Amino acid sequence: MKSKILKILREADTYVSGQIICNQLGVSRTAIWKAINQLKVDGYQIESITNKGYRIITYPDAITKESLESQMKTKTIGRKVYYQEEVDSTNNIAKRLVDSTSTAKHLSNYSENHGLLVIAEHQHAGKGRRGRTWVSPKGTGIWMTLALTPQISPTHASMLTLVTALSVAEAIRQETTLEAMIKWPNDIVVNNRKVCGILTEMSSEPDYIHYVVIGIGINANTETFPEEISPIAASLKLELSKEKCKDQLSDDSRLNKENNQTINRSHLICKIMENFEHHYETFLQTESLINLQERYNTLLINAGKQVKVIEPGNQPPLTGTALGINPQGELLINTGTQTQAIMSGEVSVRGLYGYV
Ligand code: BT5
Repeated sequence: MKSKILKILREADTYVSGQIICNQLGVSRTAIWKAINQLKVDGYQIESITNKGYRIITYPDAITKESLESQMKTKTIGRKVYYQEEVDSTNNIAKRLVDSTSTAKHLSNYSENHGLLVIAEHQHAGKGRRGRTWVSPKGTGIWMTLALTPQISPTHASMLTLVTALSVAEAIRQETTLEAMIKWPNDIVVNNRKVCGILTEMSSEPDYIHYVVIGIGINANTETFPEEISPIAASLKLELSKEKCKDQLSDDSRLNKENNQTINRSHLICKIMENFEHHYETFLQTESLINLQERYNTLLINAGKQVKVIEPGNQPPLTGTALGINPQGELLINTGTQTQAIMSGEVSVRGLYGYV
């Protein structure tokens, strides 16, 4: 109910009479009044004027189920939001939710939760790949997980990380003036520092995917980082502030909607979901990245750079010049004597002399 009222008020962007809302939602005026009061408690400033109706004056920065669902313009991706203030990891919550609904309803397929977006303000056990930690302080970042039930071969699922990276990098560019780039396979960087990491996990049988969860962590408004990651980490807000210092005279309206460097997290989330829905459909048509490869490669920070590929185990790292991805999402590396295709999965790619 709150989401529906928010959607009506947001779209109108002016006064909407209580009667019109009642008619549209088929509920009583008292129910509307109660929901409006709840929205006020959630931090929305809503004006109500006799004979005119209700109008939203300001929106809270808090990410809530209602604010996201009322802004989401997608068909299925992110339409259903599960919000919990504090979690261990949104990936874990998404897996538990998808598993429990299908068990409770004895479903052999998990498709009911396709597109579910799990989101939290704080993760106390945020995860990176291979047991690494993802630092997820309260209230400043975007910690979310998208659940999908793609009918594709399990061997193709790792390409979804790349589809996500493309969607996030483009969304950051659309919503800010930052030139976000992709560091293959699962990082987004701005000015050579990591602003986002992606963790894709899958539940499957050898030839059948139950579900995939894609965790996305974005340092949106984070202002300080623990010592161990401060050399490589950055936030969108910090990078925007640096940009503003460089160019005090810039009046670009994209700098951000509120004319300071604070990122409107729910706008960014919705843009990511829109981009993802679009790119995901393109990906499904061929079960490959053939139609996304060119866009991806133009945003690939590794392209043309000397890199080393670090694989689990103790083999000496492969070094060479990164060329770009192929339609399977593998990174092509010219070693000097041959071109080798590296599969994503567990490998990490570093610049020969640093993180990028
Ligand atoms: C990743 O792993 O980059 C995947 C991160 C995915 C996080 C999201 S948040 C929502 C969802 N729920 C979860 O529990 N996880 C997902 P990896 O490539 O292994 O990189 C991990 C490394 O990044 C760490 O070892 C640190 O060096 C660094 N790191 C940790 N926290 C960071 C942060 N907030 N910003 C930048 N770098 C960070």
